[in-house]
Amino acid sequence: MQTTLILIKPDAIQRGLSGEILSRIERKGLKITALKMIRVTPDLARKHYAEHLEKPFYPALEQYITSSPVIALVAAGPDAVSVIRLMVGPTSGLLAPAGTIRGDFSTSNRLNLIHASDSEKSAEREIAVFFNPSEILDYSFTIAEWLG
Ligand code: 3AN
Repeated sequence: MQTTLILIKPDAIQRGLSGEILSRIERKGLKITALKMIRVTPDLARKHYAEHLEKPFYPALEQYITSSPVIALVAAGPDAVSVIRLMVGPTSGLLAPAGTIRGDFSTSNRLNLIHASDSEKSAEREIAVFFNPSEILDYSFTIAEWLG
């Protein structure tokens, strides 16, 4: 069982796609163990995107991620990190295959609707950036035996 951090980003909220995205996560069989809507501050953006701080696109990325609320959530499941990354698709919505969230709804490499941690190590770090341990709920699906 792995846990991963997902952000439903400002463009998804503005375009009314948060329900669609949450629904895909739920229908896959992943378990949402924490969820909140927040406004990302520049300070939080710098913590979350620490590896991109020196990249030329960072200023535009910070402007984007702070421009409107996001929904942050933790999802759990078998291989959750790679499972969500496959559902999200590659960074650019122009290159992401149909059937992925970005492939179905994005035509941009910045306005790409969703963030999902790229490794177990990143997930651990990013979950701690967005959530206190007390906000993450431990519970079981009563239908767990039907999910494999
Ligand atoms: P991903 O979200 O696919 O893991 P990262 O971690 O490489 O992508 O990049 C983080 C975010 O930075 C992306 N989701 C996207 O919003 C933005 N980004 C990445 N590459 C570019 C780029 N070349 N130009 C503009 N924005 C970018």
